[in-house]
Amino acid sequence: MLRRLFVIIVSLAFCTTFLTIQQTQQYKLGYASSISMATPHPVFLGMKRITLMRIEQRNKLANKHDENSKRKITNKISQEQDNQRKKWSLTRSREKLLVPILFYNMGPNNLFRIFKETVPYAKALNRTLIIPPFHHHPRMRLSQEDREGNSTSDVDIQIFDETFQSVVEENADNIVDVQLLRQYVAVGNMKLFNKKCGKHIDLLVTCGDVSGKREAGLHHFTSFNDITVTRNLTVDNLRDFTENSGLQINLKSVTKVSRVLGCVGLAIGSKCLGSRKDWFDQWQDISKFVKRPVNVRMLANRFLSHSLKSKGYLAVHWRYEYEDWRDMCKDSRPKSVRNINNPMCTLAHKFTTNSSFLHDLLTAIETFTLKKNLHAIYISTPPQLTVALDAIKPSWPRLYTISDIAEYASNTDDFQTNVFETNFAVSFLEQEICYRSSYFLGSPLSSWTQTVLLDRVSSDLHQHGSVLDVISEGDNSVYPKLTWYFPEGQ
Ligand SMILES: Nc1nc2c(ncn2[C@@H]2O[C@H](COP(=O)(O)OP(=O)(O)O)[C@@H](O)[C@H]2O)c(=O)[nH]1
Ligand SMILES: [Mg+2]
Repeated sequence: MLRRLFVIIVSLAFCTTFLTIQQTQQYKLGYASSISMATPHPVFLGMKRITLMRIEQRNKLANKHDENSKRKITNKISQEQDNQRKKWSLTRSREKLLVPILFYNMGPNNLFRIFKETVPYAKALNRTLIIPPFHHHPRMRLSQEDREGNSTSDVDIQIFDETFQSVVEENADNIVDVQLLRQYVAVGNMKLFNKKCGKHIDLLVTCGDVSGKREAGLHHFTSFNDITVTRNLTVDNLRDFTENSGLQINLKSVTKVSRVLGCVGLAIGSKCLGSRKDWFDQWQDISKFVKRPVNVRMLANRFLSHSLKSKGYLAVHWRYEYEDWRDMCKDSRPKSVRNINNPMCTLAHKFTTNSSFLHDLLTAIETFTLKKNLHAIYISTPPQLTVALDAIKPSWPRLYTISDIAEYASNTDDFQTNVFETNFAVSFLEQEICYRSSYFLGSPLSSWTQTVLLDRVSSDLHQHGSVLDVISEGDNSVYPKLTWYFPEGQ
């Protein structure tokens, strides 16, 4: 009797200890403080199964007091674990990929920001970075671009309350200098993703706030590209991949959870990246590998040395054109938003309707150029404004525009380029010209300007200002300031 009681007490103690250890292990493995998983990771499901099996079998074992079968079962358990491990390594040890999720309802420059923000994480997670398809800006087309779009590669893009058809750029070489980026991180295109992952993301890591418009943009991206997602992991932030940040938990956990998985997606929401300065400090070393497409850079290079003889020049970005801005000021917008936007809407309207405004604008810019001891001016604008600029250009010998580059390219026999087929590419070309300028005057509130600013500051080029400050002759109080908001930090 006493012997039986002793056996029961020992068995109970054994089971309780075993349960406690298992639970602690699960917490250590999967559920770091700021991480939540919508569906348990399959690895954890596998572990749970093994744990239950262990408990049931060990209970049986305790009842039977059979040392022999205990040994057999222990062997079976480790065999089962081995099988599980083999199964996972068989199905999951293919090349590890990271797909940046783009929000298909933002402008291309915002998409580029998000793409750039993802680059360091592909490296930190030791994954091949997939160049995702980028949509063009549906309102910004060259006159020769087909306004109706072409049905095979078009996506619906919502800008404010209207939906437009836009071409999707799938050729990675038209998006970024792939060979250069490869010097920093392994790079693949969407075809590689489709081949290796079968259009399937094993784990989608959503970082920061991805709700409302962003959530809609995310779904639009996955459905347009036919991507299915098995599991979601939500993290508050990823601001932890520098050694000294002291906030290492998130990336470590993402690494741990995704280690065995081949296909991971990363959706960067607002408030994901933490301090802008911290992000920028590590971006500065990486930025030299993230450059615009080769054909664009080559053309910019040749044009600058041929036409400007590599002289110092001022580059101006004038983003205020009426087709887009009129939308920002329409009556259906909240009054507070209209109040901010109204001064720019007025400028946008004047640019094409009031020739003396354009004359005054160029006079102010030329005076600034001479004050800075520079010799030439390049003005970059959305395509709708080139006609107005070209009309007054003959009276301004220091002024260069995209028409000069187009003319140069068409007269250069050895230079074949498809840059002038879409504004997606022309826009890159003009950004490259602005990036290389001695001084850059940008447009407040424009993401295009922010792209140029980030590229310049990353290359230690700090000569920049707001074009609105230059034209407003001292009283600039009605205009927004040129503040730096790329990347989107906290
Ligand atoms: N070619 C050219 N296109 C521009 C320029 N500025 C703006 N765009 C076009 O207008 C779009 C909208 O610009 P913006 O609102 O600042 O940024 P985005 O919406 O995030 O791309 C860009 O994606 C370009 O297609 C410019 O100076 N030159
Ligand atoms: Mg925009």
